[in-house]
Amino acid sequence: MEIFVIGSAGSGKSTFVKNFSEFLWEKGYKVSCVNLDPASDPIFDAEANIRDYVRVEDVMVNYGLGVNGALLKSVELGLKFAEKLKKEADYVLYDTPGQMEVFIFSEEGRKFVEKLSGSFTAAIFLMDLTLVRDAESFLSAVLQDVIVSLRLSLPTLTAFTKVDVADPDINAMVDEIFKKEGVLAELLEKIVEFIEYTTIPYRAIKVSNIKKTGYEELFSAINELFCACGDIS
Ligand SMILES: Nc1nc2c(ncn2[C@@H]2O[C@H](COP(=O)(O)OP(=O)(O)OP(=O)(O)O)[C@@H](O)[C@H]2O)c(=O)[nH]1
Ligand SMILES: [Mg+2]
Repeated sequence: MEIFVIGSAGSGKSTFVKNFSEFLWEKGYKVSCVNLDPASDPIFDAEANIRDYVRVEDVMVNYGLGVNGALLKSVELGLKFAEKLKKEADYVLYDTPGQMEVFIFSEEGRKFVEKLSGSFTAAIFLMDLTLVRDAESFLSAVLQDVIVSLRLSLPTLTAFTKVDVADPDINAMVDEIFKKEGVLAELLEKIVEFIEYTTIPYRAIKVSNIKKTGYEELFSAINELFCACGDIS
């Protein structure tokens, strides 16, 4: 099974890949970790690393680009090496760049995902809980997850990271929405309805990559993604 780990800068993607892979190894699974971030050396044992083929700092010099342009160009150049970055294992964890838009909103990012995907491929969208301060920020996280799913045509799960330092009461936040008034409140209510309407069962899974908590619940949810629509065995 292939899992793309996606999320905004600093949300904990690389730490998650490192620690969740250890968690899976301890369960007895064969795991492969792959670095798809042309800007960062992996902090985990990478079985394949895009930086062996394309490095953003070289692209900046060679193409005279700024950091964001070079990142997009690196992903485009990296596409040629997609076959070398494709690994087989019970679980293959792909770490992606901090600039989420590189993978979500560029055609090259989508092509990368297509080339590396197999029959059972999902994305985990990481959201930093220290940034979830109110109902609005919670719902915008949920909607970003929906966007990731739509853009990549993959089932997704949101995992809220850093619960060891921030543990907001999400249910209470959502309840607050119905007490508000005005246009924004109406919009938020509709978003809640939309989330309830989607067939993807949504639950807030909170993890700590530092303490390795919440991984068991996330692991079950990942497997449920496919058990619901087919037999993974
Ligand atoms: N307290 C706490 N810190 C975390 C957690 N996950 C990651 N961090 C810290 O958050 C910082 C960013 O983590 P990374 O794993 O580098 O995040 P990233 O999403 O890969 O970052 P970019 O690749 O730069 O976008 C590091 O200092 C991590 O130690 C967590 O669950 N709890
Ligand atoms: Mg990273």
